[in-house]
Amino acid sequence: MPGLLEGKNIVVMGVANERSIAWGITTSLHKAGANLIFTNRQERSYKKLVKLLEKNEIDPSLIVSCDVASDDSIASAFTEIKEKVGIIHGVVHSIAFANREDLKGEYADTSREGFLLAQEISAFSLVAVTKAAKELMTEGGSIVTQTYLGSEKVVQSYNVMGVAKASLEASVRYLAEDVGKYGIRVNAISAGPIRTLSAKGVSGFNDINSVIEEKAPLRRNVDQDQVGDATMFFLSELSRGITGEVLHVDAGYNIIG
Ligand code: NDP
Ligand code: KAL
Repeated sequence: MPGLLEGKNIVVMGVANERSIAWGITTSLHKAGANLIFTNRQERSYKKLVKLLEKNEIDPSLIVSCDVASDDSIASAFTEIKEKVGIIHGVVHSIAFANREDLKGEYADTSREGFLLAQEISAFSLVAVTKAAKELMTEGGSIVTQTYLGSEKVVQSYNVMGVAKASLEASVRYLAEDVGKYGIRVNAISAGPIRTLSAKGVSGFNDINSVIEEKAPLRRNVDQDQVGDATMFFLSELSRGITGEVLHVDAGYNIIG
């Protein structure tokens, strides 16, 4: 949609490589004319991102380091964004983490430490990022996060992450109420399974993928571009009447009983 996000400064958090949902979002936002600012945690992701941007001829306004496990890191990332870019109009939060050992077997075996880590990185991070970002959204704005059906229904192996996503979705609603008065909206996309670096090596992904091809109304899975376009909608004025919402981009799978 050329021109839809012309002149908008949007922060994209969570590109690890070309398979990342955040990369699909990046290509949609770029086509819509947005000015893009990126944050990475690992040096490896930073290097991948720089190469991807060069290859796709996308000129970033800024790339900053941000580990959402640290308040200082979030504060300094948004301070740098403020210094270099001034106002921002959108944030894409595409970040989650749980220990591998907590993503198999029984949920009841989750350790205290593993539970808190999943909550901290996958849910609290949206709270902390919203707090920092709203200071830069002086013309209003839109914040979009990524969630999964495992927050609503029991999905085998998703375990501690399902509980973290339930917390993330509730945070979307409470944050939407907080920042609505400043003209800022907060929404989530609930994507169907997509083969990304995070999904690699976790048990159950292949089985879930084939069930969707068989049972989803559209008889197929979704890809990064479809999530990218839906996220672009939430970042644009086309969705100006929507906040606190969780939108399923899953070929309709969630409606099947
Ligand atoms: P990726 O592995 O591509 O992206 C995950 C990102 O999380 C990485 O860029 C990683 O950064 C970042 N991250 C993890 N910990 C931290 C941290 N402490 N601070 C900052 N960044 C961190 O996977 P996806 O694209 O699949 O995941 C993106 C989002 O989409 C997640 O919220 C996921 O739960 C959600 N989702 C994914 C689905 C799927 O099927 N793939 C389905 C539905 C939702 P780095 O590489 O620098 O460590
Ligand atoms: C039921 C599904 C099958 C997979 C089960 C759990 C998936 C959880 C997602 C979670 C984000 C994965 C991890 O945290 C992996 C982590 O322990 C190891 N990986 C890494 O450290 C890599 C290198 C980095 C880049 O990853 C992160 N996250 O930083 C769920 C499927 C069907 C849908 C998915 C995959 C949902 C989702 O939320 O991602």
